[in-house]
Amino acid sequence: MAAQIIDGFSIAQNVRAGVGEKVKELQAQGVIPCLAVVLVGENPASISYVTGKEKALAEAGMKSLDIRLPEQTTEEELLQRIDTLNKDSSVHGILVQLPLPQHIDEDRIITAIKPEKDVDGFHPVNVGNMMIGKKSFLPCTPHGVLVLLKTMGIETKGKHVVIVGRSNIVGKPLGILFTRREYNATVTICHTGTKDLSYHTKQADILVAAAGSPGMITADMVKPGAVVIDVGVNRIPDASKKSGFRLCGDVDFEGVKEVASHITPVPKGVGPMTIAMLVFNTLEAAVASIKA
Ligand code: L34
Repeated sequence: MAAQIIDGFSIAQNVRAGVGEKVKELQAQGVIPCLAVVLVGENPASISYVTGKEKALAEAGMKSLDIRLPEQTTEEELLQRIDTLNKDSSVHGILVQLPLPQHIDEDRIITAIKPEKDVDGFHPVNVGNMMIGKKSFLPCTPHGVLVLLKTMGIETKGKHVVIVGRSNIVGKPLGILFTRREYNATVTICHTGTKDLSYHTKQADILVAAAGSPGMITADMVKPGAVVIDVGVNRIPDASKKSGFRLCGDVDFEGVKEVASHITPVPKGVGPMTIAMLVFNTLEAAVASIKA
């Protein structure tokens, strides 16, 4: 029997609608949540994601400050911008879309953002608080994966979660979150140094592919009945498409859907959840700013 396809697009829409209701309450108190969205350069994928984020913010009744800077922007100029946004009390959150151009030190930029405005949850203070289970902004993609599972009623307690990929944005934080008591999963993190990857992936009750390698998870690597979450968004050149590319996940969808019990598609799986959780975090930042 083919797997149930997890509709990340609809689940994301529900999350955003819920946030929109809360935004109305804030508006009644005279506060409109505002996110500064900073994009340096013209990476086509980044432009698409940032545009999606700004659209989602607007639909939830929030403001976004659209800051597009040229590729040649210096690290000092960007730090200056962040300083100004840190000090602007009408700005509740700051998002600097990654990747940044080669000549800019990403860690330095992320660390410059005030933790209270770091709606990506990438600042070391937020990462540290997440690690020890204290309140913090949760990184959007991992949080989105957890909300997808919860919404689908997929049990995580006692399950073996295998994550392929150890990035700071997805693999590492997701591994930490799954071990929290509320999820109580057992976690294996695989990466490019893992020997016999498919031995590990076949152990997974829940398999998360977050390696950025198109189609790398094939049906023979998946235990029958496993839940498969595909975090990959790879652009594959395709002359038959108007855009010149097609989107492809890290999972061989056609093959794996015959083995898995549930599977997320690409597009319309995890991607839209990343955006929905950003909208959620922006609301949180605005609410916290009132209480501060
Ligand atoms: N600072 N940089 C920062 N924060 C983030 O949370 C991100 N990420 C990742 C890249 N850089 C970042 C995103 O926003 C990945 N990412 C992201 C966001 C949205 C989507 C995919 C990745 C998305 O909306 N994907 C759609 C297809 C979009 C398209 O057509 O290009 C989907 O349905 O999967």
